[in-house]
Amino acid sequence: MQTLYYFMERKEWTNQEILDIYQQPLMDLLYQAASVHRANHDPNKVQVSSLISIKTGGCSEDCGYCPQAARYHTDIEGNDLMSVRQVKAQALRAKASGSSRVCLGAAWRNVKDGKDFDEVIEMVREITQLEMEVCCTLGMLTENQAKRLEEAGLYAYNHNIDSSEEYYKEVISTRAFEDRLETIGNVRKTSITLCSGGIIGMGESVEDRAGMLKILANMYPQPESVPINALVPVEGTPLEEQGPVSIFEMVRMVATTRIVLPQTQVRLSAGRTQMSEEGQALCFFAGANSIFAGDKLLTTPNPDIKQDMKLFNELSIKTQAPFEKHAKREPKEPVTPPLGENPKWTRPKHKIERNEQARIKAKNLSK
Ligand code: SAM
Ligand code: DTB
Ligand code: SF4
Repeated sequence: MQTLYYFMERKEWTNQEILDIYQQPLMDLLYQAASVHRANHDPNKVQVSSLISIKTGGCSEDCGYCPQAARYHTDIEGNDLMSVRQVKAQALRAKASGSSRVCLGAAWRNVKDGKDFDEVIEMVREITQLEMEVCCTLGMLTENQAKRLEEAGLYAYNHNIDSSEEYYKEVISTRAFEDRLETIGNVRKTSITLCSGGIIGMGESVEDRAGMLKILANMYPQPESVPINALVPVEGTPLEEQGPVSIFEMVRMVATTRIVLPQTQVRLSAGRTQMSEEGQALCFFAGANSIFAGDKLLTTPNPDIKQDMKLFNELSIKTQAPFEKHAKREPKEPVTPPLGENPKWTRPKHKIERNEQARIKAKNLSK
């Protein structure tokens, strides 16, 4: 009965309602989430998406979790933008090993009109022709840039809100939460589907987790996919010493996401290397129906895809075909010209002590 309700009217969620769901006895939470999941999805089907880091490292931002921020001293190997040929070859390999979707990630604050963006548009066109869903995560985006990606056939845009609005300020000072929402709004002016989620394990409270889900659940329409990442603490970043996220916190987060966003694809994202197979199976039961596959996320390790496929086989899980949830978006003739925009995205620049310390440590190390 409860599930029917979701189809019938739009619900405005409060923090307290989401918190009550998150904090109920685990067995009740699992039962409720699995019921919502079964009413809205095939519980034995999971989408497999592969990440390709098309431009790695050297990013101007100070996101406290991110190994790609230039200001921190991490061990990652940076790269300029990959060529269309290289990205296409990697997408074909991902397809051959069972992925129906690729997500192209760039360590950019925002998209800038010019040669690099033109290349990304070409990547989207080419990979869409391979009958794969293409997602991009390129940072902040204007409406005109979103339109150009739409014309290229882009299926999804990933732009995470990452945490509650309050906790976001404790993690990032070089860009503002409202700019994230504005980019999401620009994506929503097109027919590109929206992928937006966040990270748990950054030191946030359960209220912050509920706060993040409230924003996502109250979007109308709700995001078509929601990645739930467990922080991968990387040496050199301000969050390097954060303790691991327990499997039961992850299960609670996945289950709560499933209940408040019944139709979305809930993606078990970063952090799977820390999870047992039994833990992942519990997440699938609780409503996760998508994973990031491939031995690397963007810069950090991820389980081997053969191991993932073995697990799927043991659980009798089938993989989701491309365009199964939403129709393919055929590339169109490009008619929207670049505007050469240089939008003034916000830079709050408040002081975050641990980010400051990590920056100073990195400076001293490079002397
Ligand atoms: N630069 C673009 C942006 O920030 O929107 C796109 C790439 S960014 C790396 C994409 C997302 O990866 C972030 O929003 C964050 O949710 C996730 N992420 C980055 N580092 C992570 C980490 N160490 N652990 C878990 N998730 C992480
Ligand atoms: C998302 O929510 N998680 C992915 C994808 N969207 C781009 C990225 C995870 C990155 C984990 C850290 C790294 O490998 O650099
Ligand atoms: Fe840059 Fe994105 Fe990493 Fe932030 S999360 S430092 S914007 S790559």
